[in-house]
Amino acid sequence: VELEQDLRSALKNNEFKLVYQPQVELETMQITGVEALLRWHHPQKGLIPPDKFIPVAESSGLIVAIGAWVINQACGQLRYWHDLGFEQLSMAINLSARQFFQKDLFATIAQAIAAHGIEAGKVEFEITESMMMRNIEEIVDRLHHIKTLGVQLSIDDFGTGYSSLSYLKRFPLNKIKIDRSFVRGLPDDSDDGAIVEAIIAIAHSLGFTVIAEGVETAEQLSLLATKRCGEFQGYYFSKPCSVQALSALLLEHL
Ligand code: G
Ligand code: G
Ligand code: MN
Ligand code: NA
Repeated sequence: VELEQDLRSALKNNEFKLVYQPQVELETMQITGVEALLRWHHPQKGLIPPDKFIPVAESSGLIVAIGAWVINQACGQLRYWHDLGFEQLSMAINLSARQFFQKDLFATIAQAIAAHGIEAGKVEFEITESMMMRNIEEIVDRLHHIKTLGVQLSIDDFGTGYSSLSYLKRFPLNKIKIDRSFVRGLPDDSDDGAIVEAIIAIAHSLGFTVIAEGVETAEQLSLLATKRCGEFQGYYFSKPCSVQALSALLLEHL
């Protein structure tokens, strides 16, 4: 309750910030995208992790306003990087369940893209399997509606939720993000290896790109590359970082 009270004033007091984690593609081993990750700097309690406050923001409904701020902020930041010359960079934005089922989401996305004059195809929205335990027709309709804006859609934390493989072919997705719990055991754990290989095979056969999360070591990267995982994200490349640090990384790789 106390957290909820503080969360209410956090937006207008400018206590939120986005950090950005690079995504690297196999083909060139260059940064081709970033994921925007929300941070809350509480004036007394310091940094509060999203795992703590996002559930509160969800249950109180505050996630709708916070989520709109995230979308707008991330699109503005993408414009900045495009103007710096990184025109191919994409921006992944996490959506929460409440946000996804909220009726203003379409307009919020449309406005942010228009306001910042960015190419819609460079913006990607991440949804999770746990959001999909609803009426499938409604979800399919919503996904198609959002897709008409020209944005990309990905499924986050893949393999951890109540996944039904049947929804994969019905949802207009572009990308599957392999959850980091399956990457952690690589290269030694042969079960994780088998799961990762199977996810990549399914993704490719359905025409989706695939990104591995939580890549922390050269050995993990090498195994994933052997299995033709198309993109990577994780501490091996970089932790989520500030605008300044990410700009430096982009310039370094130019
Ligand atoms: O960045 P970090 O590992 O601390 O994120 C923890 C969790 O919070 C992840 O599951 C991530 O998807 C989620 N998260 C981070 N930023 C956002 C955001 O802007 N919106 C939503 N809905 N979830 C986010
Ligand atoms: O659920 P989602 O994929 O949105 O979560 C992203 C979160 O994963 C971020 O909070 C980020 O801090 C965390 N993360 C990113 N890379 C790594 C990694 O290599 N190892 C671990 N343990 N966590 C990571
Ligand atoms: Mn994510
Ligand atoms: Na994830």
